[in-house]
Amino acid sequence: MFRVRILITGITGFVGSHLTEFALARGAAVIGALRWRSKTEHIERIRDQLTLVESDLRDILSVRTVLEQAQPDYIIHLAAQSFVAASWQTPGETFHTNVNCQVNLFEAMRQLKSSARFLVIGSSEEYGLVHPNELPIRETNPLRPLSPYAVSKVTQDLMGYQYYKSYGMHIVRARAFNHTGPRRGETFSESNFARQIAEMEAGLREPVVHVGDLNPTRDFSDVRDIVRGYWMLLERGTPGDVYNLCSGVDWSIERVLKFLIGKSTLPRIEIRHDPARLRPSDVPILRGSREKIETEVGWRGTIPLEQTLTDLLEYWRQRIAARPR
Ligand code: A2R
Repeated sequence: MFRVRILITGITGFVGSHLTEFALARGAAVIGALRWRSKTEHIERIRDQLTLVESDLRDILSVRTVLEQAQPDYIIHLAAQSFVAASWQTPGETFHTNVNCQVNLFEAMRQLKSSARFLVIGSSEEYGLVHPNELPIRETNPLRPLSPYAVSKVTQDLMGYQYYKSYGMHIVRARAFNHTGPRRGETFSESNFARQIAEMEAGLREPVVHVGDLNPTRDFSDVRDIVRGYWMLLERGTPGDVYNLCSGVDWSIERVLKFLIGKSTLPRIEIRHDPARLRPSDVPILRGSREKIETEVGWRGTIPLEQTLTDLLEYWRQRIAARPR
């Protein structure tokens, strides 16, 4: 029986670990690219079911080796400097990682004549400044990126288009809106809040949650829905095309925080604003249109955000309980 071989870059990351679980459940052979220094805690439980290949994707020779070993049918390229806020501190590094890892993969595919299907992971951050009359955001909306991270993702996205056009490669482009769930990095606001609350419940800190700007609104999906969408895009998406993955509903960061506080076992939690958590320019509102992916690919999320946030808080409770004291 034919068994799809999927190469997942950034396999040790938040999305990588969820995508790996999904692909294994589908019966795929999973090959993961990771760096020698990558933390493997998220994939430890399933490590014996994977083939792992060491590579820094900024090095084309090492990328060639990965492709030669993996011989993939599908490539989902998740590896990236993924944190918008960090990109203000390290714009050059963000650009270098996000752009060069992908161009190395494309060039190595060309050199090795790989016909693998490739999914480019873009972001709703590419839309950046969105006017109220442009909501919900469609794929045709102008891109007005507002952070170094967003510019790097625009570049990855358009590079995917160019390689599709220039060389006829099977490249589909995803623009994922915010996604969260268990294992989300603590640098991301909703996960940071959940962790702070879990630490308060464990008596490790005073009941004060430190926050940045609570006003922006974001369109959140569950990461487990998003990875299913990624898979479906490779199976059914039109090469060269771009697709939003979103819920079509936006929540303010404040609403997310208040929901998490409402789930806490503590009677009262103070909210304290911390200017260090503010970004130079933030995107005020992101709400996507999911019409294209729903109509053309048949994907829509099924897990409500309330469930996702509850699972995220529970994840932090369990991690904190498991820590040596
Ligand atoms: O930094 P590491 O060694 O822990 O590995 C990260 C990997 N990565 C790289 N792998 C190979 N060569 C590189 N030069 C390189 N730089 C980074 O990417 C880690 O395994 C992964 C990123 O994981 P997270 O930060 O948890 O990102 P997440 O949320 O899974 O995002 C996946 C994709 C990214 O393209 C985001 O920009 C997008 O979804 O939102």
